[in-house]
Amino acid sequence: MKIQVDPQMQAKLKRTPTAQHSLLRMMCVAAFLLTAIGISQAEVTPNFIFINIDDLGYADIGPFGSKLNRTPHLDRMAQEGRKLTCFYAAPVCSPSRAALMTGCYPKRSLSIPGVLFPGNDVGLAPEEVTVAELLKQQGYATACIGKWHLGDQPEFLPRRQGFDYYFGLPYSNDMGPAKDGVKSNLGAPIPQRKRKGKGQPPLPMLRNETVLQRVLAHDQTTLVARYTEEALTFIRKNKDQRFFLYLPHSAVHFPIYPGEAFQGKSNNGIYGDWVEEVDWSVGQVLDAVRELGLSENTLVIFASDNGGTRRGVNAPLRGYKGSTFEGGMRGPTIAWWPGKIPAGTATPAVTGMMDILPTFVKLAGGSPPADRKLDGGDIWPILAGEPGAKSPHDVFYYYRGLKLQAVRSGPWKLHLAQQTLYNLETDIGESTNVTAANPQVVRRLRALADQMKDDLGLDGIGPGCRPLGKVSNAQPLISHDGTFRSDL
Ligand SMILES: [Ca+2]
Repeated sequence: MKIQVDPQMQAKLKRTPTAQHSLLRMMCVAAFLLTAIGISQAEVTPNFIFINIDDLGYADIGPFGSKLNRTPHLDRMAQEGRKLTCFYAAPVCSPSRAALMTGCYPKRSLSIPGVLFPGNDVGLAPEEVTVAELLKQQGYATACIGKWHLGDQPEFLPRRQGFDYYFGLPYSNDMGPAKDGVKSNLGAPIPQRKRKGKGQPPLPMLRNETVLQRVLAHDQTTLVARYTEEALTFIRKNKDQRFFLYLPHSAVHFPIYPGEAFQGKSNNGIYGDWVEEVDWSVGQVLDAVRELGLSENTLVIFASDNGGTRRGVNAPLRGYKGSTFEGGMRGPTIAWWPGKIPAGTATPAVTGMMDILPTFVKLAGGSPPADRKLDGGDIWPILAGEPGAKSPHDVFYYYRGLKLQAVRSGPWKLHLAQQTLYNLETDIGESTNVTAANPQVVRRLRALADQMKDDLGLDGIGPGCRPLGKVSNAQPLISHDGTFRSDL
């Protein structure tokens, strides 16, 4: 930066050596201050890595109590970082990822009843402002490597939502090329029996918007390794500048395909093999961060996009993926940033996917968009273990698709349809209905639920739901015979 010198001051400078001396001293102080500000900004604008596992259960990893799966790298990550024991995702994949990308309840930014399917004509609206776009505005290099699941049409893919680079499968690894009513790109209706592909459909591996390869069943055994390699390449390439790496693995979603090096190695069948391969991948990423000398300015978060299935373990939580019991929506979450996040600690504060955008963007020196409502808040004080740090969520709403099913305030959680009340502080497993003893709490929570009527709505589309992205002539990226869509 050039320091401007006032002309009067310049004249004065020529006249008196003392003034010259003091001006020089002033300029030195100014230059020092500017440098100091520069350094402190560099210190608080970290790199971000968000590792998102598909369908990983709350107790599927060591730090969250798994006795079945060996996860030494995640154990170390937790020893060096902070566990978030009440980090809410969503009951299923697409909504969870919408919350992560937009900082909102999923229903606000992606109001769909379930998940997106290949060839759907809707997706996350390009008008939505994502965490990737906001970080890109701050000069970050951005990449999404892995499962996207916010729309597979070209208009919805990651590079239209702020990512410089994309590599991966655009949806779940069990999804056939099209759902009901959608024709293959050869124009023929897809026979019913072929729609689901028995869990082993041909999948389109994308690099940016180009289909690189038809991924068949056995190819899925290479997914974790390929995503990891792509992630390491991106980190190394961008080690000298700020970056945001979003690494959503296809593992450990059905069908289960651990890599060859992991097959038969765990004590927990192929599911355990795949969890252990995910742990290996986390180790690779953290090792790269350490080896490149980036650990002091890189915030890494490990999470799951929804609760575990019956293949996994959600204990002590009740329920599985797809439900609004805690086991359906809480994931095993760890935040890691040596020197900034207190090592070996845990927090029960209510946090979630929607808090990532406000938190990352603030740390990067930016601000969330002011022209729209966000539901998430900055959870950096919670991650940093600041005394008195509070959850941004005095009230938390549990939606399954478009339907509000439960509401939480403090320790109390009311399931609306069942009329059951649980105290999560004393009964994390939602086993004992305490409605009868707490009629006032029930009334208060019911009133809090009703407050959503005029915003996101209790069922169906509410006034606060923003429009979905929509395209005409949607087509699958790959057909059942493996033909790629070539007009991208
Ligand atoms: Ca999922």
